[in-house]
Amino acid sequence: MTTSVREATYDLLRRLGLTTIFGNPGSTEEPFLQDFPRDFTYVLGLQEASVLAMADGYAQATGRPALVNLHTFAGMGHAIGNLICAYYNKTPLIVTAGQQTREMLLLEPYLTNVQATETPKPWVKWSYEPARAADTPAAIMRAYATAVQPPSGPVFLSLPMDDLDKPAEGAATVRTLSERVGPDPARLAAFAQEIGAAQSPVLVIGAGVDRAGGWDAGVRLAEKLNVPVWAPPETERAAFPEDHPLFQGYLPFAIAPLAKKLQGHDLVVVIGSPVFRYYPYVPGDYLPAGTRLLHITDDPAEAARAPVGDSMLADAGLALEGLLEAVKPGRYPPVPPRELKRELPNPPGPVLTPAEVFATLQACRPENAVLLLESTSNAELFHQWILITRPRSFTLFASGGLGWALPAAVGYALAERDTGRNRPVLAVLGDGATNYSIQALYTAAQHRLPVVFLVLNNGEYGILKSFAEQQKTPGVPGMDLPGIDFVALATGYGCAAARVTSSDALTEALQDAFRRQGPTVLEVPITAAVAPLL
Ligand SMILES: Cc1ncc(C[n+]2csc(CCOP(=O)(O)OP(=O)(O)O)c2C)c(N)n1
Ligand SMILES: [Mg+2]
Repeated sequence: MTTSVREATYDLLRRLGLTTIFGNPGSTEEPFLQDFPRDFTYVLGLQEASVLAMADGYAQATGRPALVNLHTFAGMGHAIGNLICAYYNKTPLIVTAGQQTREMLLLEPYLTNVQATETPKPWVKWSYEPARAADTPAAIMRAYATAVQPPSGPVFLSLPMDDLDKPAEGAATVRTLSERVGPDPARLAAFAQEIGAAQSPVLVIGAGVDRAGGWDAGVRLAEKLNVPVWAPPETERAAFPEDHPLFQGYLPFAIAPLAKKLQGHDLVVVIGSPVFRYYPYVPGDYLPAGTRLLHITDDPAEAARAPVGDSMLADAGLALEGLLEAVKPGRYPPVPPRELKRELPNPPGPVLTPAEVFATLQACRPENAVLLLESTSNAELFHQWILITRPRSFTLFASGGLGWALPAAVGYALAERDTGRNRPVLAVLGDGATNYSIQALYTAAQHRLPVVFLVLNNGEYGILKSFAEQQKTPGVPGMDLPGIDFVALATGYGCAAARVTSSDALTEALQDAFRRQGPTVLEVPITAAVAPLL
């Protein structure tokens, strides 16, 4: 009996360990999903932005690629914001979408994905529609190979619906590939020498270090050199223990203020981060006068677009281990401790301030919790109160596109369950941010995932007001969000939910939520304040 393309494809997916599929189905996907094998899991998302980000969270948490199945152009259109995020997050995703039947494509019937392979560009590393049905399994193997090799990231395959029943040409060949790239030894030695010759070096340790499992190597290098460590601006994963005496905090996200923070250092070594992720335009020199920069990344494009510095292509973890061996212990003056700006209202007012919420959270969150953050105007304050001290436990969007953290938290929680690690997951969200992919609450409820969604409700797009002041653009409409009932929304999707208005009530609600075998949404009304953007 000949094997069908469908059978050969599922056989390959099984052998690649890709048995969890995140999707939202349509008629163009039904031939692919037909007779869905019992050993596979289909995770239904109700909107494709949620589908994509759930898969991103799942892939990040498992450390393995994830498979996504979208509905032709319509699903891709909804997913693309979070596809861009996955691209900057460097998350390996194999994204597929159904395509109308080849028999009719020429006349462009309903649901044709016209130029299917163009739509996701440039946010995929490879985009393809198999030239022949029989190429489908091998194309999936090539997609996998492309997604996992450095820099890891999403890829796209368009699957015409009439291909699945056609005969396959035997089983696909499974191949293994490098997922890390080692440093050029000569360049590593030159970087180590430059570090040794510097008067006052500083390290900037970014998300790539956490992705590479290089957390401990980063700590050991910093301690051996005994130099200050910064986190890069808007870094998508914490990568250094924030209670460490060498940790200085997060660099600001604008050119001139960032350079100012690095004053007094003749050498900046950036590992596992872009140079740099800026946001408001505050022009100036990229570095203090006379300061040099060394940049280590596994992404040639990231190296190419850095405006300053010399670059070395390498996995952040391997580079750290190499440097650790090559450098001598540093003899520099003691590093001053980080000053945390922690102020609570005294006496407390009628509405909680974000600082009061974060103080409560820091006091009662489980130590092993995974945290996701999408609270734009309070992100800086969050880092003053909540110190991340463990690897692979803090993440946010690398793209700046809202609607990522809520569904990503659901993907994380699913992975925590599937891997048996069972860490609790907590998403801290703005009221604005909560709305973009809110349907993922349904998936969390259906899978009874223990996620806590903390919605900080200031009734506005707070950061946009700060931005308007900073950019001197008064009179912008559409920044207030009165009248949203998050408890009702959450209940409607099947989550436990409560509105919490005091620190004591929040402590109790959080403790209950972390004990619950299912999702909880806690809406916390907070004071609104237009804080300076920088
Ligand atoms: C998909 C998307 N749409 C719009 C924006 C623009 N934007 C950036 S921050 C922001 C406000 C977020 O509000 P909220 O989550 O309530 O956080 P707050 O600033 O009030 O703390 C908006 C709308 C965006 N980043 N992404
Ligand atoms: Mg808000």
